[in-house]
Amino acid sequence: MGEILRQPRLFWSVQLALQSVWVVNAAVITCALAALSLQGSPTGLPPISVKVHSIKRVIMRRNVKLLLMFSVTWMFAIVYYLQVTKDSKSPEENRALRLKEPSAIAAEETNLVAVGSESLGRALPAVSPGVAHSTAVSPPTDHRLTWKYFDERGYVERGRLHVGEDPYHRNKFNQAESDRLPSNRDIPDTRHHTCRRKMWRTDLPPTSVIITFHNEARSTLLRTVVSVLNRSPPHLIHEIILVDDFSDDPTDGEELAKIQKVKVLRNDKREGLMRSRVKGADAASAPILTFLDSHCECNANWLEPLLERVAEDHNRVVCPIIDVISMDTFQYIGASSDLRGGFDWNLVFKWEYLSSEERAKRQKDPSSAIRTPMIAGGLFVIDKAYFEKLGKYDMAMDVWGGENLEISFRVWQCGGSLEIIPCSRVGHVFRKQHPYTFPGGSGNVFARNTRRAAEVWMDDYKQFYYAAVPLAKNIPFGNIQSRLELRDRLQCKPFKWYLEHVYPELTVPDSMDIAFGSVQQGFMCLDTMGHLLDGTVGLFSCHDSGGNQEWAFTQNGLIKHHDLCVTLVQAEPGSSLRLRPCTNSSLQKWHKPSDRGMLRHASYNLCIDSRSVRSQGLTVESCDHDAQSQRWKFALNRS
Ligand SMILES: [Mn+2]
Repeated sequence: MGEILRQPRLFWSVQLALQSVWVVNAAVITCALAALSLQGSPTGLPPISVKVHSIKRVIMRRNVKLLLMFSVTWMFAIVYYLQVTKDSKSPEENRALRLKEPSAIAAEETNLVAVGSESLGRALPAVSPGVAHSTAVSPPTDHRLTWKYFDERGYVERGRLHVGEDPYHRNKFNQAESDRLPSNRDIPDTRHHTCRRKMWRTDLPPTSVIITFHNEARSTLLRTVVSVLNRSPPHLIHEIILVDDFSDDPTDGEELAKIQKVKVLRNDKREGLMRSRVKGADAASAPILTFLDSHCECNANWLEPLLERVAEDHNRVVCPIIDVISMDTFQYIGASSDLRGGFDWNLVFKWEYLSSEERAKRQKDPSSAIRTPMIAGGLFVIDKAYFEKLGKYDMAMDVWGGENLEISFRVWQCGGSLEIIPCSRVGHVFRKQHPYTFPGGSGNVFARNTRRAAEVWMDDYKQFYYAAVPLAKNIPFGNIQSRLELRDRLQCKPFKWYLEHVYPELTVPDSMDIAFGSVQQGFMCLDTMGHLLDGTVGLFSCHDSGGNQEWAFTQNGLIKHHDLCVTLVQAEPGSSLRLRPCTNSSLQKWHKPSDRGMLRHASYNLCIDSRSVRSQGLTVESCDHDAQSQRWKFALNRS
């Protein structure tokens, strides 16, 4: 609360108090004088004027009454004014700092009791008002509810950049730009227009928002909290739980505990995202959990469509579309709604375009939910009881990474579903680098976490991960016994089911293949260029999404794209290769990739070469150990 804001109100209060004292004094003096004159008159006046005198007395009495009434009204008016100004804005108020209108807060106080009943009831529709009072979880005793202001400028200022400091140094995004923007800035409504007309159920359950952070910039953290409070119906936000994962400055979080509904928990050592989130979830008292990253901005009506999907089916785990907040300018940019989450055998999350069929289907109803094989992991909503039943998170995973993969497999394989809800939009600052250090090195931590997920959930398909990321085989992953037991207890489906029903687009390498995936030369990849039968083969920037860049090197020496094989047409240097149906002909046989990555023909000393790719596609040339244009690398190599 800014002291400056209070000053003018104090001044006026004093002025009014002085004035009221003056008026009351005046009234009292007048009364006394009147009384004196009335008492003195019977003896002091000659008998002749008795009649006139009594008339005067009546007039006097009426004046006294009027004066008394006037002064009493004045006093009431002052008391009323002081009472009212306590809650309304003063002329100097900075509206940019206002978190919420007073009417909204009043509504919130009356709503809290009802909210409490729902969180115990967990049922839809809401419990009838009659039982609300007896089951209230959190009666409106939170005196911070009346806080309408937060000293935003002071809070951000205490974490500002030093003079001459690189604005990217601490957070790997432009902190100067973030600090400059108010916490409740306007952002464009990026939803499809049909979402704006949508009506949401009125009996939605409330949620506990859980935000974990480690050395987050104050301005982005505050903007996340403020956007939740400002752009959600108040009765649906039960609380905001900030879990400070041992940030250098404990006051980053502590100071935010002054804001209504905000609770702050702090780890006494670095625990990482997963254990911090579980700590927040354990402390939550609403029936639905909403996990948010610490540098987000929630957009209009972001919450209702998410809660609605979960309220209708508790086994749904749902995410908003994640819009982009520029790490340089903090401009808010709408993301495509034709994306979902996927991965390759390296098990790294990637956004991928929906198939053309699905896009056509979505044209008819742009607000319908998108099933996604994987969630990005930073932002999602889940039923609290379901989160617990499902085994929360793998508590042995460290810092960051792999947990989204693990929870995605777990949800799908154990009977739930993952959805992206296009009418819900939340912005997120995407960065190119992690701003914080990973105890143990980021690569190792990521591989260890991913390996734990693969070992528990992927059955024999984990071999394709190890083939794609051979380094992972040497990373110790610790004990996974309890997670295997969890999988047993929940009677989760095999990974094969997941591949067939949830992610059929992920091509499973044939067990007879020696190498699989894209065939890379630097940033370029072997590509059919859309050519079919008898077409040449080209090079195109690697897009890591299979398609025309998906190849297999089979046990019997074929380089295959579906049922077409790379075929030698003329056995002489400089001749173009062609795509022909695989027939096991000797012209289609190649030696398995050499250590240097050369692809040599089985019968001739000719190697696949890219030197003339622009004019005639890939050709064969005399094998040359030093030629960069003859070096190839399969994404997945099992030899
Ligand atoms: Mn993030």
